[in-house]
This record gives sequence, C-alpha cells and structure tokens, in this order.
Amino acid sequence: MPQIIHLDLDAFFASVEVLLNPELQGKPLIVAMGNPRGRGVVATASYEARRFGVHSAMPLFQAARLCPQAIIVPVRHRVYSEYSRRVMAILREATPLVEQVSIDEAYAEIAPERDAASIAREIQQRIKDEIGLDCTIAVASNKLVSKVACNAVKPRGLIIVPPGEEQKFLAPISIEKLPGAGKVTRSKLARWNVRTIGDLANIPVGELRAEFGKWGQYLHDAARGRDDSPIVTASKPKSISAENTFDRDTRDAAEIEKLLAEMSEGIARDLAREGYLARTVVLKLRYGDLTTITRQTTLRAPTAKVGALRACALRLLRDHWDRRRALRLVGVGAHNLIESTGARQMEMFADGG
Ligand code: TTP
Ligand code: MG
Repeated sequence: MPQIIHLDLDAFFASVEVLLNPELQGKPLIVAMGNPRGRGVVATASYEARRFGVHSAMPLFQAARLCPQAIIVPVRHRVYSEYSRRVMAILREATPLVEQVSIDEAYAEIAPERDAASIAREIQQRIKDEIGLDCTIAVASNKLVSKVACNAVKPRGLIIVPPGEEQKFLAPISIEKLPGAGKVTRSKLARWNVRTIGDLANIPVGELRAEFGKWGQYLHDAARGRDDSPIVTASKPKSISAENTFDRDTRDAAEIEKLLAEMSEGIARDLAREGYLARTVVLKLRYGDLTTITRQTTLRAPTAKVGALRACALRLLRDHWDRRRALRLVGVGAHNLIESTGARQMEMFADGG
C-alpha cells in the first residue's frame, strides 16, 4: 500500500501576515485582494475571522459587514511564495516524491518501509519550529483520501487513515467534501438523497453509470476511498524562454525592442515564481528567409531582475542583428538556471508586495 501525505498550511496568507506582525495574533484578520475601499475580495481570513462567517472569495464589503472589527491587509504574493518555497523544501527533505498542487498544498509519497506517521509529525513540527507556520497533515493510502482527511482535521491537525479503513473513514463526511462532487454533480445526486460520502457509496454503480457515464465510475470508486492517481513530481526547468513571430516581417527597431522588453518581463516573472536566477541570456533571431541565429551572454551575477535581463537581450540585439534584414521572429531565453536562495529573495522582497 502506498503511503501518501497531504499537507495544507492553515489560513496560509493570514498566518504569514501574523508571523510578520505578531500584534495581529489572535485577532480577526482578512487578507484582501483588490482595492479595500472598492470591490475587493477575501483571499483568506484568520480562523478568528472565519468564526464570523468570513471566507475566501467573499466580497470584501460583505466580509466587513459580518466582521466589522476585522483588520484588513492587502495580499503580498511574493512574500507568501517565499514562505511556500521554504515549506516545500522541508517536505522535500523528507522525501523526493513531492507534488505541489498549489501555493500551500502538496502531496508526498513515503516509501513503504518507512514510518509515515512519525515522518508526518516531524514535518509538521519542523514547519512550526523553523518557519513558524501551522499546517495540517494527513496520511492515507492514496491522494483522494489524504486530501479529504486533511480538510477534515484542520487546523493544526494530524491524522492517519489506516489502510483498509478508507471507506469507513469517508462514510460520515459530507458529500460536499468529496473532490469532484461540485454543484452539478450534487444536484443530480439529490435524487438519491445523498448527504454523505457513505450515502454515495451505497448507490449501485450501474445507476451512477446510467446517470453520469464514466464519471459515475469515478464517483463510485471515490466514495469507497479508491484512487490510484500517481504523485506527479515536477521536473526542474532547464530554461525559461519566450518567442514571438511578428505579424509582418519587420526592420523597425522600436517595435523589436518593445517586444523584447515585454518578453523579458514575462521571463523575469516566471523566474521569480519558480524561484530561479538565470546565469545566461539567449537571444534568438529568425530572419524573413527563415535563417535563424542564437547568441548568448553569460552574466557576471545570476539574476531574475527584469532590468538586467532586458538590458542583456537588447545588447545582444544591437550586436548581432543585421539591420538590413527584416526579422520574422525574436526569442529570449533564460538558461543555466540556479535556485535562488531564500535569503536573496527575502532581501529583494523585503519591501513587501
Ligand atoms: P487554502 O489552503 O484554500 O486556504 P487557507 O490556507 O487560507 O486556509 P485553510 O487551508 O486553513 O482552510 O488556500 C491557500 C491560500 O490561497 C490562502 O491562504 C489564500 C489563497 N486563496 C485565495 O487567494 N483565494 C481563494 O479563493 C482561496 C481558496 C485561496
Ligand atoms: Mg491552506
């Protein structure tokens, strides 16, 4: 039996804000996207604010009405990404088989001969001690059951669903908590009066297939806690690049430079998001007759900064473009990637958001 961990940080954005400003500890806190005085939405709320009914994706005006005393702070994505990276690094020290599914959520597989329960406990403790964040962890024989179990014991939970007990564990849980049982599925299931996952498990598979087709088989298996979807580990990118073809072949330097600048911005953003610095910048030029050249520069200091990437791309263009010939396509690539260390990112983003 596989041993699958599901880890999800508790009230993630809000918890990071509390960590960085301990005065917020224990208070109702809303982390908001968009203009707080305009049409903002709740990204997340501390558990103290949730008690008033505030939740993710709720319009801010509504949240403020439910909980007028809540402190509202704006999202700071880059700060959260850095914390996320540190959490995932701890998880990866426990096992290389990690599938990150969102900024604060991951699956990980523990080899069968290892004690998954104590590994889970240790991961949770390290995330608390070394980073300062709370998380919930579940261990089960597959991804589906570990995910449902994790949500069932939030926050600060730790749960082991022993192999063989998947169906029994799921049975009393509300059907809304089953991944994939969205509104449409649930409204169709109403005809069988399904309230819990156990109710779903009791419907003959033939009836589910007649109503839902192939999806009916999924529902049947899921309700019994069966799932054989594998952990998909992300392979590290070797490079991050972009290229674009002009609508019409061009010799207009301003147009070409503008496009290169835009692509450099996109690459800088991707590098920051993936946590890499580039050592080498590659420029690709394709002329109207389809001859293609690539030219590269290796930087003195690896970078993810848009200014440095753009300057490099423009210099390569200046040095290598034969201006008598119209260009059909240009591309920019960041190669020779190295992982940016936490310290460096924290320094870059110390001014917040
Ligand atoms: P979640 O894990 O769904 O929520 P959470 O970590 O805040 O709370 P918990 O897991 O304890 O229930 O999402 C992780 C982060 O993603 C969350 O902190 C903020 C962000 N997010 C949004 O910005 N919009 C959303 O609609 C949701 C659901 C999350
Ligand atoms: Mg979470």
